[in-house]
Amino acid sequence: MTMKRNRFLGLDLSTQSLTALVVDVREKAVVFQTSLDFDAAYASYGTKGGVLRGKDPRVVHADPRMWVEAIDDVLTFLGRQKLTEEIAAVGVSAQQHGSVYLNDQAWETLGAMDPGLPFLGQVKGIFARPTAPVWMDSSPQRECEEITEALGGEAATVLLTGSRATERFTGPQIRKFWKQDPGRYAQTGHIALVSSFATSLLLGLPAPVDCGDGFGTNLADIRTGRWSRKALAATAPRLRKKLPDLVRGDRCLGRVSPYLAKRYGFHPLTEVVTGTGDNPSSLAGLGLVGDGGRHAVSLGTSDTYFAYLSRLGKERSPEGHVFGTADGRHMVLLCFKNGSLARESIKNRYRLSWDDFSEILLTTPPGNQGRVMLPYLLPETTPRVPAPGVRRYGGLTTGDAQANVRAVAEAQIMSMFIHSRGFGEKAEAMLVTAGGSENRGLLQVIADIFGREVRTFEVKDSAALGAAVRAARTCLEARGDRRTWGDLAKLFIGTKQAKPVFPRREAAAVYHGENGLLSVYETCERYALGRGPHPREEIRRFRSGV
Ligand code: XUL
Repeated sequence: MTMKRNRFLGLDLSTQSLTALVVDVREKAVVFQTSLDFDAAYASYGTKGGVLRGKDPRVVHADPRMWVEAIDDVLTFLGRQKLTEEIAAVGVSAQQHGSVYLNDQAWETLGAMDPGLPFLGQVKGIFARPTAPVWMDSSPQRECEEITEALGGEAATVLLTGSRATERFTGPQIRKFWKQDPGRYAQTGHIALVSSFATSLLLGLPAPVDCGDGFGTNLADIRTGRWSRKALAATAPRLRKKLPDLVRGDRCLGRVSPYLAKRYGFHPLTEVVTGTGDNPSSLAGLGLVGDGGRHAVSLGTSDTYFAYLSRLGKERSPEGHVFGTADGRHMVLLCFKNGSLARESIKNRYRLSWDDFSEILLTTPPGNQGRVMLPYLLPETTPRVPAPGVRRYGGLTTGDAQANVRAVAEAQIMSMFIHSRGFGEKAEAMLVTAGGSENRGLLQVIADIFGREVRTFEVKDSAALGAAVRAARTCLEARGDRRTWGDLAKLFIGTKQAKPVFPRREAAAVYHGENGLLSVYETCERYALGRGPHPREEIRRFRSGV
């Protein structure tokens, strides 16, 4: 008799690390979690923050061979702990938009691997392009303009693909590759997204890409859930043949490859489910699939703001993105590229610890006396700022550590508030996840600016958890289990230790009043983008009101 295996593995291949997380549905707990930091574990690749930067600061790539090594090492570790044999299904979550270029021999190689030998040595030869452009790359500006023009303008591009042509998205990246290196483009047999690449490694076969990640390409029609012929034609020749299939919602794709079973000790019947991007995966990990009434803020390498959409309307903003979800529907997302990098740079500049950073936010008054920062250390995507640079207004000087800490935090959260207005359903509460969610001071700033209760969880890595929950849900549904996405996520995420943070009454007037700081911030942003007057008058009005 075969025993039912009740453990599910989520793998999250993020920008800086690979995380493995195992949940047990019978024990109702996360039973194992480990992370490998790329910079520390694979120094020979020379990454910083998991990525390689070119001479042109807009060019940011990663080496997919490093990801293969990391997967090999993490699975070997799980195998040694005797964890792999108990896994019923595996799901992948990965940084979105990045693309991996494989040659025509890739599938033959992956299908004929020798379990006695490490992964990397055998797959070294499958790449048609040595590095993979990742979501931090903002170089295909010209290509975005060309795609927009071919699709009939920005509004038409947003309506068709769910996003304006966006530099970090896969389609513009592919177009740039084709223009720069048509020879290598021609030798490319398959272009995987990071999530479908990692899933293919587990299956030993080409994995499809799901609409969660597939809509982050500017190549799909978000209404039909298919690759759009028009968008493909606007991007590069013979592209359809090179792309994975696009599938809606999660499904079981098959069993782990014989290589995986033999080398790492997985049960040969272990299932592999559709991989997806880290944000759609986080939506599942937070239990928000099917629930548009709570919105999520992820404070990771990038900051993202996202929410489930019960209905896809026509009214879409050029700043947000529409992605697919694990249940085959839609979510909206805003991405802020400067996220933790901007916070960290201020923290390091003033030689502070994260505890100091939090303490400053908890003890200094909301509003920062009208001192405002626009922390665009990198080119920003929300709002679109191609030329980076930190701007300071209202007498904010670099000499004042406390004012700079408050300024960077308020700027990031005000920007989220302003650009997410009208997003999805009205939010009753905010769920905050990823590394930054440990910072109590930041949570207070979110509660104050959004005027909503803020909740966090014991499991911070909601993307990896989401991957495990997706594997569990797909497999359990096939066993006749009726539990919802929310029910499953709740089993594991841990709510006991994390107390909610409430908005403070005095903060509401500071941010939202007629001459509140939000209106000052909007004026600063418009001025910096060359769309409005200097904010000095607005700052004066704010100060006389406070
Ligand atoms: C989302 C985005 C980032 C990456 C980071 O559109 O670009 O959040 O997914 O991993």
